[in-house]
Amino acid sequence: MGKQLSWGGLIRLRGMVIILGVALIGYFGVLGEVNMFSKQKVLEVERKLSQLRKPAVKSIQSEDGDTIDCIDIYKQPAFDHPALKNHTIQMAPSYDPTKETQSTMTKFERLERKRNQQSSMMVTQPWKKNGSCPQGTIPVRRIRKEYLLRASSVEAYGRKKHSSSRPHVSHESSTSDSNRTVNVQQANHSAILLTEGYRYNGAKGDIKVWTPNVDFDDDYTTSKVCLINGPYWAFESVESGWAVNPSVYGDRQTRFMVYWTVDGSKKTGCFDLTCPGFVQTSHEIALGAAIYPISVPYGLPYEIIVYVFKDPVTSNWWVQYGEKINIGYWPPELFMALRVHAEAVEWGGEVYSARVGTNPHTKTGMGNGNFPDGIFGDSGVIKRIRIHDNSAELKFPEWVETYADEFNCYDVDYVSDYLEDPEFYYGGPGHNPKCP
Ligand SMILES: *[C@@H]1O[C@H](CO)[C@@H](O)[C@H](O)[C@H]1NC(C)=O
Ligand SMILES: *[C@@H]1O[C@H](CO)[C@@H](O)[C@H](O)[C@H]1NC(C)=O
Ligand SMILES: *[C@@H]1O[C@H](CO)[C@@H](O)[C@H](O)[C@H]1NC(C)=O
Ligand SMILES: CC(=O)N[C@H]1CO[C@H](CO)[C@@H](O)[C@@H]1O
Repeated sequence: MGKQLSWGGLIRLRGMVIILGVALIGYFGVLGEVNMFSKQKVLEVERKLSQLRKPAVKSIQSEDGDTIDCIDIYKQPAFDHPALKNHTIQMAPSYDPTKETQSTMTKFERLERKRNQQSSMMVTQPWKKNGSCPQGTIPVRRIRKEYLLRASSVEAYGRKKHSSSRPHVSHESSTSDSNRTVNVQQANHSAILLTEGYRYNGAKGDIKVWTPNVDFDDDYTTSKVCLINGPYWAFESVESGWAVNPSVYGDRQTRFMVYWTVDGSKKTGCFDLTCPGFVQTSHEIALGAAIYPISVPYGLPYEIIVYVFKDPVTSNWWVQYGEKINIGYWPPELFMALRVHAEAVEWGGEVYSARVGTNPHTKTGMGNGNFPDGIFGDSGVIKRIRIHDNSAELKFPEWVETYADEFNCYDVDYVSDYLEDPEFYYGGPGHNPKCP
């Protein structure tokens, strides 16, 4: 009879195996980390982080996992931009056309605005439950090391991954008798309402807030208002809205975003404050922080009201949130063409994925992942579409056109019949039987 292990021995032995296993996993885990990210990349990331992270006056831990650092307004990342070394902060816009327009509004419009202000006030950011940034500071979402490590390159982090161009698309205009050549900001993929042909100094819209599915970690989906100028191969744009962008934000929450570029997203521009450029003045809204509540089908329509406009005195491009918070601006020093005005405005959705035009198509949704639903609003929708040209007040653009480059995947529906104020519905699921 061979020697038999007692129960006690067996348990002890198993314990050892488990401990050894844990040690091995730990050992290879560490090795894996080192192998996965080269020493050079780790150093590069650390250098970038020390450049990005400014000393915080106060830090707020948000229950959604984000850390918000309150940074001295004069030490914000924008001043790392070589063109902004001597920049003097403009603390508030010198002119606000939304206020100007109020006097000419009808009683109905005033009530409507009040309702909108109330509902948009309800869309806020979760970090504010856990504290606030004092006056004289700005809330900055802390960028974690792992986001940068996972980015394809430290330089690419926070940028748009594709270099978009603006192909010239000819449309038969619906409201004018001449054919127009429309500059579309080509993205991977878009479903938009656009206007051009005038000099635009501002654009505004009420964007319904959803959390669409994002299929792969390097896909993203946004809904936004965007002003553009410059040649189609290297256009300049400023935009604002919401985004679900796991590779930039590390999760799939819907977040408030601003974005800019001066070369069709080839080498310049990025989301929020990840590269220097945007000068923030508000201590209330953190760029890139989550927003809530999110709309649910047939529920209350939560929306963000975004207004991007040029200050007539300083030429700064301001971003206003919820018709009352002026978040900050892009100084004219960043631009060439946009220094003067914008030549086109777009409202709508954009999806980026490396799996577009491939089979299977990405399942990343636009809007809320449904095709345009002008009846129940159970899709992406932008209302109260306004532009600001050389006249004093905000108005609906005189000419608009819709554009969808993959209408079987993401479509558009411009609803203007029987409506005093036209509405733009857009979006879709991506992959579906019509979009294999
Ligand atoms: C900032 O000011 C200094 C001193 O007046 C000047 O030499 C420099 O060129 C300025 N930089 C920019 C970007 O304007
Ligand atoms: C944040 O605030 C919420 C609500 O007041 C609270 O339940 C939560 O514990 C706080 N979280 C942190 C990390 O302080
Ligand atoms: C618009 O372009 C189309 C195609 O190029 C052409 O057939 C049509 O006549 C043009 N319409 C006008 C009003 O110029
Ligand atoms: C339509 C479009 O813009 N397609 C581009 C999407 O992005 C991929 C990857 O960068 C490009 O190869 C496509 O041309």
